[in-house]
Amino acid sequence: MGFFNLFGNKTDTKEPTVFEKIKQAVRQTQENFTEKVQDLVVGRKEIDRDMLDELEAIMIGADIGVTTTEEILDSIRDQVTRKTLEDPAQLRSAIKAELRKILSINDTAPKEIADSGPFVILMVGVNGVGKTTTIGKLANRFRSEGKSVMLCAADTFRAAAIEQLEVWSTRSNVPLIKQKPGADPSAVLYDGLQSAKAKKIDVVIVDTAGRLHTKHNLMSELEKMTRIAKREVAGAPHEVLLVLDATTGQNGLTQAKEFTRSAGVTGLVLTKLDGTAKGGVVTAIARELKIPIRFVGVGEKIDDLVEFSAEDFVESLFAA
Ligand SMILES: Nc1nc2c(ncn2[C@@H]2O[C@H](COP(=O)(O)OP(=O)(O)OP(=O)(O)O)[C@@H](O)[C@H]2O)c(=O)[nH]1
Ligand SMILES: [Mg+2]
Repeated sequence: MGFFNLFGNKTDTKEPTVFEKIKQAVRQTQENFTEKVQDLVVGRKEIDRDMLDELEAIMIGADIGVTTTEEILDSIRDQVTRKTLEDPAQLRSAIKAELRKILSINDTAPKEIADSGPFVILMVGVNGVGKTTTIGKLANRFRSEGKSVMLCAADTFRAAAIEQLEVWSTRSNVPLIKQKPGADPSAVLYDGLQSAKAKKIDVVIVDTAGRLHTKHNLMSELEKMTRIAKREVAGAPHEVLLVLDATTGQNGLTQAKEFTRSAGVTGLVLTKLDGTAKGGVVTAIARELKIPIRFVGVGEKIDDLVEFSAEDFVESLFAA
C-alpha cells in the first residue's frame, strides 16, 4: 500500500487490496464473459451483425439480463451505424463504457453515521442469502473504524438464527441483544434500541427473519419493525439493506421488488459474488432496481466484504 521500510523495500503486507478481492471474486464471471468477448473479436476485421448476435448471447449468459443487454446493444449498434465504432478491438472498451454508465447511476456514497444517537441498520432478505454473515462482516468493519456496534437478534423464528448471530457477535467482538426463540421480533428490536441509546452505541445492526409462516407475515413484521425503529430513534431505520445472493441471478430481482415495496429498502448487499460465473447480474440489478449497491460479499470470512464501486467492478472484470 505504498509503505516503505527503512531499507527502501516495499513492506510485505499479505493483505489483498480491495481491488484484488473483487478481481478474485469475479474470476468465474471473467471467464464466462470477458474472455468470451475477447474470443469473439480476436482476428476479426469488422463488427457485423453475427458478431453482435453472439455478443448478445454472451451477455445474457452472464446474467446481465435481457432488458439491460438490449439497452447496451442498442447503444453499440448505434455507434457502429454512425461509424464511431468500427474496429472489433474497440468493442471491449465500448462494452466497458456502457457497463460503467449503467452501474454509476446508483453509485452514491453511503449515508454518514452521525454522532447523535444510534445509526440503525435493518438487514432484510430471504433465507440463506447471507444476512447473518454480512451482519458479522459489517460489525467488524464498523468496529475497526472505531465505532461502537451492537447486534440485535430480531430473527426469532429459528432458534439457530440467534445462535448464529451470537457466533458472529463473538467473532467481531461486539455485544448482542437477544430474547428467547419465538419472541416478538419488534420487542427484541425495542430492547435493542433502548439499550443502544442508554449505552450511546453508534451503530445497531438488526438481523431479521428471511422466512415466516407466510410471506404476508414477513412483510408486515418488517413494516412493524420499521415503525418501532422510527418511533424510538429519530431518522431510523437509517438504512434498510436488502441482501441478495448473486448466485440466484435473476430470481434475486423478483425478491428485491417485493422487499422494496414493503420494507423501504435503501441499499443492496450482493453476496457470494465469488460463487458465480454470472456476476453480470450486478448490472441487471443496478439498472432495474435503481437502488444503490452498498457492499458486495466476496467470500465467507469476516473481511470478505467490500464497498461496491462501479469503477472497481468494471475494471476488475476487464483486468488482465
Ligand atoms: N462464498 C460466499 N459465501 C457466503 C457469502 N456470504 C454468505 N455466505 C454463505 O452463505 C450461507 C448462508 O449465510 P447466512 O448468513 O446464514 O444467511 P442468512 O440470510 O442469515 O440465512 P437465514 O438466517 O437462514 O435466513 C453461509 O454458508 C455463508 O457462509 C459470500 O459473500 N460468499
Ligand atoms: Mg440468518
